[in-house]
Amino acid sequence: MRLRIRTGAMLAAGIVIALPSLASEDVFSDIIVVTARREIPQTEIIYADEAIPVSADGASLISRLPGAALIRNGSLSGQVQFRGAYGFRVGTRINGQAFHPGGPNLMDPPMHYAPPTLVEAIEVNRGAAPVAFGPSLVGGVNTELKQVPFTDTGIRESHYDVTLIGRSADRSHGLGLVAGVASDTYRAFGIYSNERGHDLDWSGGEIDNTFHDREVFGAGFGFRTSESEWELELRRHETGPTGNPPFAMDIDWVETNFARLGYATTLGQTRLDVSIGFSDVDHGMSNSEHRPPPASIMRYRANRALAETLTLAVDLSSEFERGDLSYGLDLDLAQMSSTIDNPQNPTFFVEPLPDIDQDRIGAHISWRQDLGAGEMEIGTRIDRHDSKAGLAETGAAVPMMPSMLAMQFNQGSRDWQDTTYDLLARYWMDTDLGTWRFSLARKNRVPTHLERFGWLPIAASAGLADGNNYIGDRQLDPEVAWIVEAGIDLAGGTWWLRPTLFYHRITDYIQGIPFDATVGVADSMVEMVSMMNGDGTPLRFGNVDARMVGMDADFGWQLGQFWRIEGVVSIVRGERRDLGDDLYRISPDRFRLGLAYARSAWSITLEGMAVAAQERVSDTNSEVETAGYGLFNLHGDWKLSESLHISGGIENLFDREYRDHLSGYNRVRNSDVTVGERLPGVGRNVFFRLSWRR
Ligand SMILES: [Cu+2]
Repeated sequence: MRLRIRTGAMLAAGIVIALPSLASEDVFSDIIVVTARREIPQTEIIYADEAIPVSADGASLISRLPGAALIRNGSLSGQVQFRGAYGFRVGTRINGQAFHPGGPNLMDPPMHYAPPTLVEAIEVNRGAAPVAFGPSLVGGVNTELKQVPFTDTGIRESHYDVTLIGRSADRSHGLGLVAGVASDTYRAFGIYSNERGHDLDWSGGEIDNTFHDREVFGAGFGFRTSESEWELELRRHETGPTGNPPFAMDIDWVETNFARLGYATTLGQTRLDVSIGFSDVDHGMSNSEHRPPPASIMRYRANRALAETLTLAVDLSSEFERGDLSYGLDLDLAQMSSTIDNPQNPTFFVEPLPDIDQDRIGAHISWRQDLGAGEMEIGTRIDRHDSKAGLAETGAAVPMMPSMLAMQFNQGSRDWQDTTYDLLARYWMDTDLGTWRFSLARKNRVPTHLERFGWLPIAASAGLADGNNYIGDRQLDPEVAWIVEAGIDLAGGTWWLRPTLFYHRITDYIQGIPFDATVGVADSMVEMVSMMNGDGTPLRFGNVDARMVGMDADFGWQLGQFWRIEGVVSIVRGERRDLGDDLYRISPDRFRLGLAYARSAWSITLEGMAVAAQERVSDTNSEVETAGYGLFNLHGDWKLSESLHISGGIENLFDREYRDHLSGYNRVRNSDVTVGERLPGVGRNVFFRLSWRR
């Protein structure tokens, strides 16, 4: 990995911002090195190993970046919020592979497949993603899992990498293993991870249904000649019972297979990369297996969701006119379905998402050029989308009205096509003051299968967890965002500061709107069915106009030889432009400041975190305001030898009770948290991590 770690550019988190050597578009990327690779020089490894494994959720690693936050929908169901965007708006890849999660409520968001026991590095686009990344409305995240790389010499070498993580708040463990052999022409390795945790503690007791259980197996192979390189990667994720307290159900299982075949070669002056990916999610959830079941057996529900994704990407790049020209094609073919049944009654079943096909074919081209006074990249992509739904079936025990809704759905058009185009222009320039960065982008997000085809009013909403039932709309248009960003990376002799200002103007932003003009009057079949499903005022996914505007920055100051302060500040406002309301579930202002004492082999950091109250809430989503809070964390890092690192610390040092605005409301009965109350943050949590590798 061609990384050069920018001196001092370390977040309060102790997460390293590593920037590739100069003249690269990667001034627009933050790379979080969770564990250092062997190639990284020693000083950089110290920073890298300080990544804080407070949670088993891979999304929590990203949440410490400027502009980022964590939406916690369960112990392994966290979504990344970046500059006010979340869910499917933030494009996410694992090892470069795009895929569709299985859960209609995103119980398995993309970072579900990034266990901290196996993560090597996470690359986060600080601004708009390059066009080659694929569709992503805001930012873009790629997680690289650990593997055994080719060596530089012809000698065969064996490698291993052991990660051991422990946490007190949920008495959890994580064990990650990577082992294999490699030479300069081939490599072969296996990976394994095992994680398990109980319910999280907080000062008021236990937060029921925050337990988790996940196992991963995999293997990878690589082969290269002087002209070309092949790689094959196979992985199976098995998530067992894992709780989702803000949802109506918990994960019973998520069983997902990933396969990826890559080929790279050089044709004359042109580099060619071909990648074929396949993923296959089988997910089951229920409201009766792992939480106090409903009073009536009639209300027992289980939901089985399947998703299969086949991707193909062909990327070419060559030198062109004092710069680089990149272009290519990508294909994303997905099949998804969701069926709800009553495990106690075989004649009760309904298909809220019947046999959905969601296909996309895209082409992109971008040109990067050295202008002398800085560098510029311009790019565009065009995508053709084609989406179809099958026929919804309902079982004999399903009441008449939902069956009639299914019939209406089946009689309507269940076929949709559209074409979207993205634009990206970026410019960056090194000056005596620092590196300036400017971006202008037009980005799209097409409606999800749920937003478009969801015909049954239920609380599945890609993880919004606002307690509302939602229904789709087949007339929805894609979201279009115009994004403007400006920032500068400043570095003085003993300090650094990297602020960014951004403005996102989104047309046809998809969000829940009142189902009809007579809210609260059940004068339609949808409202009547929704009332049967517990919400008399369902929301319909609709196109509205929105904006997100804000500023974020990280900074540091070397106070003396060993003392340093570091911090992160994140501010975002999300508003409707078409009426006077705020957007739902937007992160409150966050500020973190760490005081670090660092010697060559060890460091210790005391960190204070202040989170403002969130009073700008969405009336449409009946969102509840939250109070601000402050927390202290302590963490340290000790490098015993080249191959052995230990880190650890205490999260929420004073066991303070607090509510993160982005957590949902509890839906599990008989918990120490009242039903309907916002879920509390974790109490005092002692954690450690040991990593041992060669
Ligand atoms: Cu689910």
